[in-house]
Amino acid sequence: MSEPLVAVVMGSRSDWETMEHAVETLRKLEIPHEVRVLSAHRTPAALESYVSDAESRGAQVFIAAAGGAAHLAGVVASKTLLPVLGVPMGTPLGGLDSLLSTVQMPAGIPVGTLAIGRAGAVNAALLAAAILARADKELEARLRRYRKEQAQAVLDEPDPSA
Ligand code: RP5
Repeated sequence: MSEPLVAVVMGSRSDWETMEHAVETLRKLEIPHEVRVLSAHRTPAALESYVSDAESRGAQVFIAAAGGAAHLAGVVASKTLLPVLGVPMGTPLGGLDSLLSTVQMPAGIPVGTLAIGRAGAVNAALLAAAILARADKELEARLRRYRKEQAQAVLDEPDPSA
């Protein structure tokens, strides 16, 4: 795959089960991407150097997933001008802790925050695709096809009571 346009960072390997849904969606849309486990708390120096490295290799969007006291997306956003999409992970507290930690950024450093868990992971990938599609007509067509297929799958649902 060519140099990544989307850099997916997650705070722990334990986030992968959720974030593989983001990666699967990026794959479906044929968007070059890469995935790293890096933590705002456990590996702050490595996180900082990764953000500038990914940016210098051509990344256009970051997706950052973390749970609990979830500072990852905010720290990534503090190190780049690129759009940062935050995905709050489920936790023993239901992920509300992650959601609030990710979404409640003070004015000045934005993080576009998605839903908790799988829905947020898929939608982060779709939102990254929508951002990239502004400058990529072929990707826009793939995104349009994705929507059509999704609608068709709903319309094709058999009667669930039958
Ligand atoms: C966060 O802490 C990670 O993003 C993960 O969601 C959570 C728990 O991490 P582990 O203790 O499972 O490594 O930093």
